[in-house]
Amino acid sequence: SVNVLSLNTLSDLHPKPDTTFTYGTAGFRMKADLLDSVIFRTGIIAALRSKKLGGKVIGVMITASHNPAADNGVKLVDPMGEMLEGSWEAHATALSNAQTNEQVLDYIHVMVSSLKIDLTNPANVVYGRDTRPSGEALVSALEDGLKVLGAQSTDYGILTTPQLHYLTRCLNTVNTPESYGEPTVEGYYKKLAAAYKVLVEGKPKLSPVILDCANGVGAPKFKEFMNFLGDSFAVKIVNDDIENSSKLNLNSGADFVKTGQRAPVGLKMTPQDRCASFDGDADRIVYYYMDEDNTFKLLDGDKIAGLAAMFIIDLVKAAGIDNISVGVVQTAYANGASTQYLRNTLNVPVSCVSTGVKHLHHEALKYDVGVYFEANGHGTVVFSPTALKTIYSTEGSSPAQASAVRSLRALSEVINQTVGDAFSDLLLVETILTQRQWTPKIWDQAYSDLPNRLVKVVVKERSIFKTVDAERKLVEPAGLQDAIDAIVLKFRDGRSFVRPSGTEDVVRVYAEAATRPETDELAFRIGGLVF
Ligand code: NG1
Ligand code: ZN
Repeated sequence: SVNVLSLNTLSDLHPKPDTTFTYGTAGFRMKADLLDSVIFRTGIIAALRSKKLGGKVIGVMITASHNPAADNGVKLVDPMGEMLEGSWEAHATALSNAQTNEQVLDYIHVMVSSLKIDLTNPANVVYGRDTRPSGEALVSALEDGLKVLGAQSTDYGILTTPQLHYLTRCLNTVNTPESYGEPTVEGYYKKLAAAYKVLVEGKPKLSPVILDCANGVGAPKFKEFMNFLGDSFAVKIVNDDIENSSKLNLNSGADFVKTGQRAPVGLKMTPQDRCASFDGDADRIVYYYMDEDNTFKLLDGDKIAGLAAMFIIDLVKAAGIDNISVGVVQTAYANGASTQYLRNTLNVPVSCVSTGVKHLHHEALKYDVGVYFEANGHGTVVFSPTALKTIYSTEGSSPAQASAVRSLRALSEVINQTVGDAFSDLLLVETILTQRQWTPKIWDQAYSDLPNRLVKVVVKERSIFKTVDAERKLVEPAGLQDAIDAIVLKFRDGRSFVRPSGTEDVVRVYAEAATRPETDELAFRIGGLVF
C-alpha cells in the first residue's frame, strides 16, 4: 500500500496553488510557476500507469513546445511511444486538482481499486525536458512524485519530445521481435542517419537547408545529430541561442511561421533558399521559400503530407507491391485544396478527425501505410506490421524494383513512427527533394492553397461550444451552425468552422474561400457570430 507518511512529507513540499488544472491535448501546460504540484502528482500518475501495465516503461516529457519561455508543461508517453491513453487524462486531471494530501491519497486509492492496479508491481519511468530554465526545478518535483510509489526512473536530461517517445518505445521492445532500436539518444541518431544515407546515396546533394531552431532544444540536438549525418546532410542553422531563454520561440519557430505566414527573425531569405522551422520541442516542422517576386511561400503540414503520400505511393508501385494501402489523415484545419489534391490527384483515401495527435495517430493505424499531419506541421507516417512484413519480404524482380524496396525499408526507419518528429520529418522531406532533385517551388506546384484565416475569439465561456463531425459542425449553442452555414453559402469555395480550443481559453474560427478578401470577410463575419 501507499506509504502515507512519505506521501504527506513529499506532498507538503509541493503545495497546490488555487488553480484548476486540466490534462488536455497538450498535457498540462501553463505558466511554469503554477506547475510544481501538478508535476509532482504527474510523477505519481506515471508510476501508477507503469504499475497498471505490469512495470512497462512510461515516459514523461517536460516541455511547453511552441509556447513562450515563461510557460512549461508536462506530457505522459505510453509504452509504445504513443500519447497517454485517453481515459487516463481524466485521472491526471482529477489527481492534479485534489485539494489536500488526504484527497491525493484518496484518489490514488480510487484509481488502485477501480483500475485494479497491483501496487506490488514495479514502476519504471523515464523522463526528459526541453531547454526552459524552469525545467530543472520541475524535474525535482517529478522525482519527488516518483518516490511516492518507489518508481525506478532514468533522467535523460535535455531532449526533444520525439526523442523521449523513441526511447520509451525502444526500452519497452528491447530484445523482442518488435525492437524499435537501441534505447539511447545515440541509437536514435544512428538509426535515422543510417537510413537517410541509404535514401540519398548516389544522388546529387541539394543546397544546404536553412534551419530555424526557434532558439530551442532542436538547436543543440540537431548539432549533435550532424555528427552522425556527416557529409550526407548540408544545413545552415539559425536561431540556436539557448543561453538567452527569453528568445525561445520568440518571433521564430514553426508556429510563428505558420501563423504569421512570414519568415522568422534572423533569417534573411533569397529566392534560392529552402528554409525550415522547428518548434520549441522539435516535434513540428514547416518549410518555406521565397518566390521570384519576393512573396513568402509556406509549405505546411498539409504540403508535407501531400509530398510524403505522393512519394510513398510511387515507391510502392515502383517496388511492384500491389497489396499495400496508403491513406492520409487530416483535421478540419487542413487546407481544402490539399484534401482535393489527395483525393482527386493522388486518389488516396483521406480521413478527417478531431484536433489532437492521438486522434490522427489512431486513425492512421487503420491503413497499411498511414500518413498523418496537422496543418501546423506535426505529423508522421505509420507502417502497419503487415506493411512492414511485405516490405521486408519483397526483393523486387528488377534492379529498379529492388532499389524501390530498399528505399521503402529505409523510409520506414528514417521516419519516427511513434510521434511527429521534426528531425525525422526534415529527413523525409530532404529525401524526397533529393531523390527527385526538386526545388521547394516544384514541390509547391502540386496544388495551390486556398487563402485561409485562423482567428481566436475570446468568449466568456468556451465550454458552451459543442462540436460533432470531427469538429466541423456545432451542435451547441443552438442555431449557431445554421447561421454559419447561411453565411458560408455566399462565398465561393467557402468553408468555415468554429470550435473551442483544447489548449487555450479561446474559440477558434477557421475560414477559407476562393480569394484573400473573401476569406478575410468570411472569417470576420463568422467571428462576429461567435463573439
Ligand atoms: P487547439 O488549441 O485545441 O486548437 C492546438 C493546435 C492543434 C494541436 C494542439 C496541441 C491548431 C489550430 N491547433 O490545439 O493542432 O497541435 O494545439 O498542441 O493549430
Ligand atoms: Zn511541439
